[in-house]
Amino acid sequence: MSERATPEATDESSAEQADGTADAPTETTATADQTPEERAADRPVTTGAESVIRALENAGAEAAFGVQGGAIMPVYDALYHSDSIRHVTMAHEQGAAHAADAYGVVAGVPGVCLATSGPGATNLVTGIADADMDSDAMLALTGQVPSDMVGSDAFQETDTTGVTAPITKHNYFADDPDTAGDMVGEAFALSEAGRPGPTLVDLPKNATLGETDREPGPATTPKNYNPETEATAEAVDAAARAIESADKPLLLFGGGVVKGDATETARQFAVDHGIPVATTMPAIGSMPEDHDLCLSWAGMHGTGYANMAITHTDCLIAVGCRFDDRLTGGVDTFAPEAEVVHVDIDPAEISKNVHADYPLIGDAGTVLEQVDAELAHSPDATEWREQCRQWKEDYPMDYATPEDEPLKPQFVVECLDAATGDDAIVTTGVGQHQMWAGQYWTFREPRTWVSSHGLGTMGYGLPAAIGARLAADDDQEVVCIDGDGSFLMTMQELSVAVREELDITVAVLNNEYIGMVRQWQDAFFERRRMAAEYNWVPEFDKLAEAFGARGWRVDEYDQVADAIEEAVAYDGPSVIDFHVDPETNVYPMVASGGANGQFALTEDQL
Ligand SMILES: Cc1ncc(C[n+]2csc(CCOP(=O)(O)OP(=O)(O)O)c2C)c(N)n1
Repeated sequence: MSERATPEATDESSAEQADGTADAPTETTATADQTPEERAADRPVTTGAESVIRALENAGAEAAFGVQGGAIMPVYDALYHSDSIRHVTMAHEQGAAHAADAYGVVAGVPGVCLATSGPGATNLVTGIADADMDSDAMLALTGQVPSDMVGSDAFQETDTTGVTAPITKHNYFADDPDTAGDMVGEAFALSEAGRPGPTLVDLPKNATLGETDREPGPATTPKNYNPETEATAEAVDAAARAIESADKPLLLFGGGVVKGDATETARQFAVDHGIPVATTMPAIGSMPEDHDLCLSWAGMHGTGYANMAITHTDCLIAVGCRFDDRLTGGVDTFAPEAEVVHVDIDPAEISKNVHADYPLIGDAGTVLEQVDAELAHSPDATEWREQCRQWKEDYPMDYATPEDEPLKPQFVVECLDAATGDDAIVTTGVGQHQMWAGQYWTFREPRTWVSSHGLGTMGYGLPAAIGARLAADDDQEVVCIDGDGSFLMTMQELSVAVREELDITVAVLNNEYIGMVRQWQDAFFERRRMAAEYNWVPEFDKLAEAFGARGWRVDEYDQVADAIEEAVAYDGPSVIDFHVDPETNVYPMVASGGANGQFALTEDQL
């Protein structure tokens, strides 16, 4: 049965009759600078859908990303009247979810995405799961078939709350027009409270089309959601004594430092007490990577010096991190000499993967201030700092550029970094290029590294750049460093960047392989490169032009700087297709489940 001949079409036409505002838009719109009372007076709520949009406006949402469709049409129709929310129509709902996620990462407030029921909602799933793994604040609104048809296998019916329950912080089925707006407000507030995460509100059409005159209240978290913000005095006291007496203290900043807006406090703590800092990947930028105390990020492809520091520290002070296996390698060999102080707002993280000798449950910045106030003196770490400095010299992040070998991807990353400002935002796909971007770009600011960590979603980079662009300051550059395989997964979003005139530079590190897979095949599958060679990739520069963007192809070292200069200067979306050495591998590398201190610098060391 074709989509036109389905019950949905009938439903859509009756929707217009049921929703009296649908075909009679007024000139009154809700703007960002109005108070909730002014909005209500200007344009009182008459339907559930209007209450949903009013709830978003009152919560301060300024952007939303989505794709239209039958069951979500009433919500879109209500959005028509909002001047304070900029909606960006994406090419695919996965793109909408990634854009909303990245918007949230950069702006520090939840990003919003919308999709219709059925395939619209299921297309969001990867993006929701991605946000969940990285504890990113995001609100998804999905249309649903009318509640009296739920369970009847109605057209485009999917059990969206069922499908997304394991990958959301919380989800809601809002089937009452009177309370739909309040639920949306609560979901928005909950997504950014405590440990952030994605929330979802499923909105059956009867609730969005249904009449109500109820103005939603302010966005507030559920009454029973009260995460601890301060650690107990006893716990702080014990942790402070352990830190004071450490000879080799090491701070490990996790994503919670960035998400908890604790960067300034955490940096100050490190500097005041002379404690070296390693970060996790999600925390890249929490400590300026050119700071003396900063060892950059640790883990599978982290720096040798960060991994050596983790291996030898006697007191690991981990803040807002979940000890993911790409960070720890084998947990038995992780930080083997250390007592572990673990600060986290989510008690479920304490001793989940790595035993915490000193658990401190609370907000990252608040707890660090508590510990700071309790420390009688800083640890005596002069020799340890010297040792860490020595490791930086012993295991530098470098690479060779032999003249008889093709362009090296690391060189491209360094040139992009040099050509952009210190606060430029980098988004990535997933694979080798993501690791080189993390390794060879010097990050100095939080919320400038926007990547898919826990889920490792190829295709994240371009839609993330779109979301990041909307959240960034006008003078902040946004660069997407992508792989050819990752770019091919979501490159249709280039049409959105062109339509919305977004200033984004996409740098494809094109090795005509899904390179990270090729690297693992070479190392662990006796070089059988099954299904990893992508020598059929299209000409990305020409595709960019076909989309209405600008495109360049670069093969040689002496073309790199000019292409970057032109692309960055171009005020719109641009794509540089860098043809890089297909055989380059990512090092250092800690083998899966291995010990951080035993990182390989070449394949035969694995
Ligand atoms: C959606 C998805 N499918 C498959 C994978 C498995 N995977 C991880 S890295 C990688 C290779 C990525 O290739 P590309 O984007 O070209 O980047 P490169 O490694 O070559 O830099 C693959 C296939 C994944 N992470 N995500």
